[in-house]
Amino acid sequence: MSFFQDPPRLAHPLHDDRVLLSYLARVFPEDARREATEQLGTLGDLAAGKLYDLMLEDRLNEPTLVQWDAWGQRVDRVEVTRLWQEARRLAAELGLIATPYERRHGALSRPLQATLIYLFHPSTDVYTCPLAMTDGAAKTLVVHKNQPLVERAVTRLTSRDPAVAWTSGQWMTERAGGSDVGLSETEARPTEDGRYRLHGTKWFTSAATSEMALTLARAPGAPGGGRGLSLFYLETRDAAGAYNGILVNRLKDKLGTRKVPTAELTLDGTLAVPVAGMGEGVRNIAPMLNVTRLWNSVCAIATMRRGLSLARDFARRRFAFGSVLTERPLHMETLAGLQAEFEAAFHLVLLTAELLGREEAGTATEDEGRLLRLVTPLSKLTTARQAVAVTSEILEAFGGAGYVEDTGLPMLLRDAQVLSIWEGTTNVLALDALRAVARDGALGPLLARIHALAGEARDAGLVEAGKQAIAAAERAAAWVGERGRSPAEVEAGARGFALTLGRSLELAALVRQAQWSIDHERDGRARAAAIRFARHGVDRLDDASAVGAARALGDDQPLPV
Ligand code: MFK
Repeated sequence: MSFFQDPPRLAHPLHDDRVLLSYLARVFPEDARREATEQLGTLGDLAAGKLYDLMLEDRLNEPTLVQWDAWGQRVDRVEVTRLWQEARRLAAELGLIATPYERRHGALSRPLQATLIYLFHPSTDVYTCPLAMTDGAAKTLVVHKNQPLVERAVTRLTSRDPAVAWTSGQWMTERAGGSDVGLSETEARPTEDGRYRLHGTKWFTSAATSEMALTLARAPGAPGGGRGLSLFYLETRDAAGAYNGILVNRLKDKLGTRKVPTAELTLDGTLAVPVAGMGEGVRNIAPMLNVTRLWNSVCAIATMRRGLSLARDFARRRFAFGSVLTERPLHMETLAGLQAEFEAAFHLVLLTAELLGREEAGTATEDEGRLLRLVTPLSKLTTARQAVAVTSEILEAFGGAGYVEDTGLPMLLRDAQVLSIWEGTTNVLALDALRAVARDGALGPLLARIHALAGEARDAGLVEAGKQAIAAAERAAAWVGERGRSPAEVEAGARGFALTLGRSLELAALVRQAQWSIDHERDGRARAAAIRFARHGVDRLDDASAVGAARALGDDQPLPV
């Protein structure tokens, strides 16, 4: 008989996830935990069953753009996959957006939502993209207290009824700039009734199927840069279902997230209304960015967890060199290293969600508000890089099978790669972290939080790990505060600075969870993860004093010695 390898099977994403269950037990009061577990159990059944099956079965289908009908009319119809249609309905019914707005669990509504996203994301072909923007749009309209738009749009964005629910786009990127949004060229021409007509090109608009969008445009005479832009609300279609001056030029041919119908759009007289007066568009859209960055972070941990779950199952089934892989020390050592990265990331992301929940429930202190401002970019940039590294290694854990498309595995890496690009690249977010430190005074609250988390350790190994987190964060704080460092040196070191803070906070948060798990569950696995993560190192502060040399390394001129 010739040999056939058993494929990996997906374990239940709630019942099999020690990290999630232990987090819920630590953070949620008993009643809320029971309710959350029930909701997550239902979603987990779908994520490991029907949705996962459909995802594999429908792997080759992609969204399409039908630009013309049979009679020559321009229609620009975007058709999405079967799984996306199903995901749209389920997302509304399961309250993926509604949960933090209903606030049934007070400040814990955001962490609850984060755990729902965490189970939903890896089985729905990145339908989380339009959901993230939907949440961001709802939050932005609420923050700006635009009552007519809250009544018209937020009620739909947060609805649990699929027949009523809307999604929103976030149209920011133009040919001139994805990172430097202040270069945007779209014009907003006033109409006589106080509204505006938008004219321009939006170059990378994810999920072009939404009912509304928030976007940026410049009114005549407004200054250049982000301050001269204004934030606009628009609906994509009129009451008769015709496009609101929008042409879908083409869908993007992307490395990953191929089920997401990302489009290039021409706005040709699109009717829109300002959300928060005129000007300060970048500042006014920031609430949306911060929400989508949290979603990005949740999707990063969800992706790592999915990869690990499959790799662990496969290790039990795969026989090589005289035993199953679970008995090969090197293989298990490799997986344990990935698990440690994932666990640390998990606790950073859930901490970020907790801070947002407290801010929204009105229970956050001023320091927590500052902390949230800094932790949001730290969480996004740190976990996105981890997700790319971890999924790359996960593919390797399957050997050649990890490189073969119809196993469904390569998609994990391709979809992870976007996490460090959209919603701000690692470098742009590192600069945002510097801005939060310089303008919002967020470093003090961060150091205090790392001290407090690490201070919960009593186990000797965890105490040492906690000290390492504190030392690295303090070194980063000293580095950024050092007199005489040139702006170029600070900019060159921003990534190392931000990653050091992100990883230090990850380690401290994992140390706290690990001590809790020893005390309440008599379980040392989180401890083992914390100690291993500490061994990977959290200090990523490069010596940025050699800025000239860094430039010369990419130059064709010799560097004088
Ligand atoms: C899987 C789920 C993931 C979700 C997927 C969603 C689909 C993706 C769809 C997309 O739209 S992707 C495109 C996302 N684009 C970005 O994320 C833009 C990346 N670039 C930046 O974030 C730049 O840092 C930024 C454009 C904000 C810089 O622009 P400026 O004009 O140089 O802004 P400036 O002067 O630094 O900041 C203007 C104001 O905004 C300042 O406030 P003040 O006016 O009071 O001084 C800043 O402090 C404030 N600000 C900027 N970023 C902020 C912020 N405030 C709070 N939070 C922030 N993040």
